Formats: sequence, C-alpha cells, structure tokens
Amino acid sequence: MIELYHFWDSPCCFKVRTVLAEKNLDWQEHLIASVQFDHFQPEYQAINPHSIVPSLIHDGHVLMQSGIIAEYLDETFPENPLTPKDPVARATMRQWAFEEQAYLFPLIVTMSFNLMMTLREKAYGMDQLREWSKRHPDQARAQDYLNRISSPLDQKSVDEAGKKFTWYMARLEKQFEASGGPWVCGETYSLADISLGPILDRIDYLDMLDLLDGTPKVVEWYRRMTECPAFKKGAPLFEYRMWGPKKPIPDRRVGSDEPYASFPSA
Ligand SMILES: N[C@@H](CCC(=O)N[C@@H](CS)C(=O)NCC(=O)O)C(=O)O
Repeated sequence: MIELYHFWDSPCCFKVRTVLAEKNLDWQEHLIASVQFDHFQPEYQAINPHSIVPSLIHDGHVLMQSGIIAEYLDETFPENPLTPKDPVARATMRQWAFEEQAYLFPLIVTMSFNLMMTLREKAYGMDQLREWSKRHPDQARAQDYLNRISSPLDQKSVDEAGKKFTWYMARLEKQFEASGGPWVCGETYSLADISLGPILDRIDYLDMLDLLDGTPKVVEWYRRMTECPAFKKGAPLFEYRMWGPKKPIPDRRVGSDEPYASFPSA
C-alpha cells in the first residue's frame, strides 16, 4: 500500500504524484493543510521531522524528499521506466533534478511567497491566520510567517528571482540543443522532465511565462509536458490551487468552514 502525505499546490508533491501516475499506482491520500500548520503537528512530525511535504509510506517504509521518492518509485515499480539506461543521460537526469531542488525551487518560493501567499491576509484576515498560527509549535517561526505574509509585496526580490530564473532557462535551452530533445535527456522521457515540469507549471500559474521568451525549446518542451496524461493527473486540482495572479481571492472573507485545504475562488 502507498500513502502520500501532500498538499495539492506544492511542486514537490506534484512531482511525486506525476511519478505515481506514470506508474499507474493507486495511493491513499493524507491531505496536509499548510495554512493551518498540519505539517507542524506531532502526528506528522513523527513521520517527517522536517515538517515538509511530501512524505510517502510504502509498505510501512517512510520516505522523504521528492527527488528521492521519485527515484525510489522508479526503481521499485519498473513499469514505464523513467531513468535513461545510458550512464551519461542518467547523470544528466540527476544533474537537472539537483538543479531543480538546489536553485530553481528556491527561486519560485521567493516569487510565490510574494505573489501568492500574501493574498492570504486579505482572504482570511489576520485574526483567522493568528488563530491557526497558535497550532505552530515554534511561535517565533509562526510570528515570522505572519510578518512576512502581511508585508508589502517585495517586487525587487521577485524581479531578481525572475532574472536568475531566465539564466537557468537559458542553460536548459542549451541542454535541449545538446540532447537533441524532445526531452531533457534526449529521446528518453525521465525524472528530469518530471522534476522540472512542476516548476514551469508554477511559473505559468504566476503568469510569468514571459520569462521563457528567449528560450523557444523550453517553451515547446513545457507545452509537451502539459499534454502528458500523467502530468495532468499529477497537477493540482484547481480548487486546491492557492490564490495568485490567475486565481484572485474571492470577494468575501474565507472562513474556516470551507472544504479542507481548499482555496475557494468565489
Ligand atoms: N527538498 C524537499 C522540499 C520540500 C518542501 O520544501 N516542501 C514544501 C512544499 S513544496 C513544504 O513542505 N513547505 C512547507 C513549509 O516549508 O512550511 C523535497 O523535495 O521534498
């Protein structure tokens, strides 16, 4: 049995859900509402002491870190292999999976915090957010989170992150030239594609696809990714997408009685 602790609008969880879909695996869902600090509750910290998602439990074995979970699933369930046989292509796959984690993910966190998380203050109101923050075991961190989401948009940081992002995309464009495409590592669709796809999905959802203006091969590859059935299946359900440029907050206060972990659009 496979159990996945996740929240829908998380690129790391999107990656794991896509691998599960590629392998045609059924999984039992444990939804984590980050806005309510479920991931800092003792029950979840017993599974994942870092209080981050995703976590996957397979036949009683707990696995953490989306990239490691993705490789584990690919090794354990060989149907539809997602790792190239050629050692150079395999190293390239791991290199891009690493770049996603080490460099691209932190950039989209900066952009998302500024352009998405800050909308929570208006939608929920500070009183509700303060109430939920009482569930956080580290009140200094909870206060820091509240301060950050109620701060004005830091456009300079968003622009700087965007600039760095285009630098990585120019490198990815060169990778497509070197591999010959259509996938990151060439002929073989791999975990590199599945690692990078959700990052591009977030850029799309932030309405910042113009960051790809100088990289036509990346644009073409991303379009191809969005057509993959497993990628569609792994993508966040719209009701669970956080508010952002493509999903404005509703014209009303959102209460704690809404469907769990959802972000209502009306
Ligand atoms: N390197 C980790 C990163 C996990 C991570 O940061 N997950 C985010 C969601 S994408 C999270 O749990 N954020 C909650 C928090 O930081 O409070 C992985 O790939 O699994």
